[in-house]
Order: sequence, then structure tokens, then C-alpha cells
Amino acid sequence: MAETTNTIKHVASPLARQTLLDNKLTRPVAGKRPIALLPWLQVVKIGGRAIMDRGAEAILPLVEEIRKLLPEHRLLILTGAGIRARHLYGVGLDLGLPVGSLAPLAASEAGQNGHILAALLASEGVSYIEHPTIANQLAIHLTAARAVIGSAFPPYHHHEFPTSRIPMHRADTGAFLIADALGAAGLTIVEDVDGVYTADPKGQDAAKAKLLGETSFEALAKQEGTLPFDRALVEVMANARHISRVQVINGLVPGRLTAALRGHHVGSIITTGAKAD
Ligand code: GWN
Ligand code: ATP
Repeated sequence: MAETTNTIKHVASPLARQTLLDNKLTRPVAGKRPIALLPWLQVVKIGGRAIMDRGAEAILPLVEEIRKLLPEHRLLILTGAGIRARHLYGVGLDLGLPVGSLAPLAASEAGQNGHILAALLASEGVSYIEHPTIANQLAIHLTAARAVIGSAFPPYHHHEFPTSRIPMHRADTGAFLIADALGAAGLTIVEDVDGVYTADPKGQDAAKAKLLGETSFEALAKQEGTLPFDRALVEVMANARHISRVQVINGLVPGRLTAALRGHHVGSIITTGAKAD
């Protein structure tokens, strides 16, 4: 790439003489699909409220299932925040704290759930690893152990968007972003319901709620009402590079996580904007 003219060294760059603001100009260089860093990795997001807040009754059978799955898969297990974050939002919003102050506080609750889960799997060589370690040293940790655990929240901290007083990018979005960035083999979201329904199966319209065996980010963007994950996830799915489908499963039913990781359809499969290979 370097050319020498007289004694002055010029460093050539295809982006040297143009604005980075024009997609048409940057596309030939920046429009390529990135490489998959960890194509053998399975990412599993465990619900904070759906699983961890239920305590031993929900956590111990899942820990047993994960223990048995270790010889089969290499896992990045990420935990959500749950009830303590909701309490934190209540107190923080009452005091007028901005979203960028609330986001890292809520994130720390997701981390706490990860530490709890890691303690239960420590005897299998599974540890909690920190956000910077996930960013920089995940490969070596997964060479030493079959699985590691981390916080599912994205580390946006004070850089959160000001559009919402509750952080828009929570555990589900964080899990998807890291799975897609790593080019992982898959993402499974573990909830306390059988998948995504047309309406909240525990809400006012429960009687009308129908399970969606297969759906897409486009269909969910149009679906009114709540979803079992952050709305921002739908937007992030639209721009995915690697993860072409996500399965949402019920972690309270023994065997569902095992089946999902083996590629079986046992919940709701959501197709994203990424093109499958
Ligand atoms: O503290 O449980 O990582 O993995 O978003 O930042 O608020 O931090 O502000 O490496 O960097 O509470 O201390 O905490 O959950 O996020 O971690 O024990 O700088 O290992 O120090 O990006 O764990 O923590 O909360 O994830 O989600 O020290 Mo925690 Mo979280 Mo630990 Mo992490 Mo935040 Mo770090 Mo971080 Mo902060
Ligand atoms: P976190 O990890 O952030 O703590 P979570 O994933 O454990 O959260 P919730 O955010 O409470 O848990 O999401 C799961 C809940 O979403 C389900 O128990 C269900 O009642 C509710 N829900 C709302 N809308 C729907 C829907 N359309 N389909 C399925 N479940 C829905």
C-alpha cells in the first residue's frame, strides 16, 4: 500500500480523499460483509425477570441442563437484569435521573445475575467474564472453558440515546449485538413463555394471544403492543450482518434449550435482515 516518491512516504488509502458521509462512495470499501470471528459460538440470553428472579425453582434445572450441554457446544451465556433494575428505574426516574445515568446502574443488575449463574457453574470451569474481556479475550477464555457468562446489557453507559427515559438498548438488544458482531452460529433467547405471541400471553388480551412459530423482524415491527424483548431489538435485527435467525424459547420447560441448540424448532424463530449463507 505504501508508495515512495523521493524521500516522502505516502500512505495510500481508498478512503483518503472522500467524505465518510456518502454511502455510495464508501460502499466499495465498507460495504462488504465482515468476517465471522467466532463462527462456532452459540450465544444464549437468559431472562433476568423470566428466569433469574424466580430463584432456585427456575435456575437449578437450567443450570443442570447447561451442565449437560457443555460437551456439545461452546457457549457465551448472557444474563438480563430483572426486577432489581425495575426498582432502580422507579427510584431513579422519581429523582429525575437521565437515561445515561440509569443505563449503567440497570446494567450492573444484569451483571449480578451473571455472577450468580457463574457461581453455580464454577465447578464445571465456567466463570463470569467482564465486558472488556468479552470484547478482547473471549477466544482464549473459550479455549480454556466450554462456556463463559457475562452481562447481556450493552456497555453504552452515558452514551445512551436521549429519546427514552428507560434505556432502549437493554439485555436482549445487547445479546444480539454481541452475537452478530462475533459472527456467532446462533442466538437463543430464554424466556418464561413458549415464544413470541400476537399479544402478551399473560396480559389483558391473553385469551386472544396466538403463538408465532415463525415470524420476522418486519412482521414484529408492524405488530402492535408488547414483545417479550426490547423493541430496539427489532430495529437491530433489521441491520444484522451474521445472525439470520433467533429462537425465543421457554426456559421453564426442561429440554427446550438443549433442543434449540441442536437446531430443533421448539419456540418462535424470528428471521432477521441478515442473509443466511
Ligand atoms: O461489575 O456485575 O463490565 O462485566 O454497564 O460498566 O454499569 O463494569 O460501570 O468490566 O466494565 O456491575 O463498573 O458496571 O455488570 O458493565 O464489570 O463484576 O465499568 O465484572 O468493571 O461495561 O460486571 O459491570 O454494569 O458488566 O453490565 O466488575 Mo457488573 Mo456490568 Mo463486573 Mo461488568 Mo456496567 Mo466492568 Mo461494565 Mo462498570
Ligand atoms: P430481562 O432479561 O430484561 O430482565 P426478561 O426477558 O426476563 O427481561 P420480560 O422483559 O419481562 O423478561 O419479557 C418476558 C415477558 O414478556 C413474558 O413473561 C410475557 O408475559 C411478556 N410478553 C409481552 N408481550 C409478549 C408477546 N407478544 N409475546 C410473548 N410474551 C410477551
